Amino acid sequence: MEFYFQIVLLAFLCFENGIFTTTSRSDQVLSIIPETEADVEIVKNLARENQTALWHPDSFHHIKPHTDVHMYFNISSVESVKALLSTNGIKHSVLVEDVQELIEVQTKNISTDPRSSTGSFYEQYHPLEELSGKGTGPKKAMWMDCGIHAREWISPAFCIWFIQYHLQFYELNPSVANTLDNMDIYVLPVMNPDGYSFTWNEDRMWRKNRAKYDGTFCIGTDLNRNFDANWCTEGASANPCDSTHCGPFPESELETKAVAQFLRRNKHTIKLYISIHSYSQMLLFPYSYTMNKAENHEKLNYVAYLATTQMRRHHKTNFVYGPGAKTIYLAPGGSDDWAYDLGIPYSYTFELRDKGRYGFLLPPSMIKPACLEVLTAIQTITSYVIDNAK
Ligand code: 9B3
Ligand code: ZN
Ligand code: ZN
Repeated sequence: MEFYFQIVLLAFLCFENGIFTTTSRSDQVLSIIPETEADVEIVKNLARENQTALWHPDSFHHIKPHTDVHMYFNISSVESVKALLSTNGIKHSVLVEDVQELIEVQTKNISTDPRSSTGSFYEQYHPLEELSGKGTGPKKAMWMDCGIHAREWISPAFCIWFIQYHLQFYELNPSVANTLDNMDIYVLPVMNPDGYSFTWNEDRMWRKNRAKYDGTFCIGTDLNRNFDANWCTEGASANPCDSTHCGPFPESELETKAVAQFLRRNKHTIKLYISIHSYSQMLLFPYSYTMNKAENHEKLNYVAYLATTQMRRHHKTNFVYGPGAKTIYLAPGGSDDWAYDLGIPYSYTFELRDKGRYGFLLPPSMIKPACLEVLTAIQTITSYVIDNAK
């Protein structure tokens, strides 16, 4: 009983600068207003003699008469500082009463389940490890490009949708979290921006880029015939007027060159290459430039089987899968074949919806279902690659 009363009394007797002052329970931040140059000197001296951190202004040089100074004091000096200020008649008040408590509030909850704690992941502060990725060493990476072909509008739409989905559903979809926790993802939403812009402004059915070369009035190189993979053999055209023109030499186009350079520089971490096209609902893998089987054909084929099976199961959508040359046509210079020969062991080209009812003119109402079914396929592929790629 006696003990209880003592505590209550102590709490009530904590008058600022009063006769009954007690030691404070925490570091504090004080707001101090020096009125004269002499006051300014006293305030500057506080810092030399005590454990302090100047909050405002940022430097002691900028402390002036009549200007508010915010200073952080260690628990050991708070009371003596207040006494000194009072003795010298310098106006001051407590800005932050309980520093410890404020710090605690913003550093706790960090390792608890983000779904159960108050506020979302994005509405809490996080230590470095939680902002810059856990785990040891570099992650496996995947590359995905969209919009190689200008008129295949669902392709850039997919890349953008895919990015937005991963940003939005990290906390809600465990498969998204597993991908982002274990893989770096590089996305190029529009590989052929000149061509894409041309389809908006001039010719909706344009396929190639808009490169101009001497000796012809015809414009454009097919970027998916411009990679250095059996370049410009059967299945590509040397004629600049054709829609599958291979360009003057491999990687002649700056779009091709930029992507190839990036993949070369990062080939040791990139385990998965994905290129998004339309239309015809297919999942293709190497090779397209030859009828020969890829070295890991069985694995490529098995993963494609898994991915298309999941699409059918969850979305009732049929995607045909197989090596490009046997599934659509023999064609050289494609990005997937080139990336595969560079050493990226899992390399796929998707041909998105539909099968020709709308073709390149897929209505906007079909963007979401088209994206959802391909997301299912890509999640199947990434989870396999995360678990199995060396
Ligand atoms: C073509 C090639 Cl050459 C390849 N390596 N992979 C996929 C394709 C199909 C796309 C194309 O460029 O014709 C479909 Se639009
Ligand atoms: Zn295409
Ligand atoms: Zn196509």
